[in-house]
Amino acid sequence: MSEVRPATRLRALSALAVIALALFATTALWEAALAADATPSPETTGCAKAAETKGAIAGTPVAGATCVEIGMHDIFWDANLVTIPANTDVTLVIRSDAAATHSFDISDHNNTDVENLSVDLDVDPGKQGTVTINAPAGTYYFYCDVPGHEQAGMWGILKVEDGATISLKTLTTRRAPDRLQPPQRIRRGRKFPPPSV
Ligand SMILES: [Cu+2]
Repeated sequence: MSEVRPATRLRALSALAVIALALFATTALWEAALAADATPSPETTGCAKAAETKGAIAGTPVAGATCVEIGMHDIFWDANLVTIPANTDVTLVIRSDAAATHSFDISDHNNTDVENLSVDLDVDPGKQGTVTINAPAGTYYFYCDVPGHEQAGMWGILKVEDGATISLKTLTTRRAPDRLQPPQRIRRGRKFPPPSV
């Protein structure tokens, strides 16, 4: 059995420390480069997202989030029941994973008993749009105003509740997001504001 002399062990430990530091620095640089590459705007930091995007669990409130990311696809939203707190600045990030241009609208359309938030955001393929809203409590209807898209199922519900933490839900449990059906067909018997066709 050979014994490692203390001096040798010290040199080995120093070498290890240098390697670890170098690795750490490289990783940090790499992560910084990746972050720069992904060009996240400040608004997307800590954003609540649907499960299909980056790890957040749909339907689970995200403590402390003041931002919610809704994925826009051809032709559906990755979350179509979104809850946010009332009378609080909340940034909506509308991220396009679509091949076509879509819009995110919260207007007076199907919103007769709530304030008109006057949101009309056109988002080109692969881009994202952001809007910060501060809405009184209520149930708001959102949709895409490209002709035919709303009728195809591109609409959802924004629930604004006092003291709510942000959560997202996809109103389906049995279908993959690319086969999302309009919520009224899935939640039988539940009354959501029907799209006016
Ligand atoms: Cu659309």
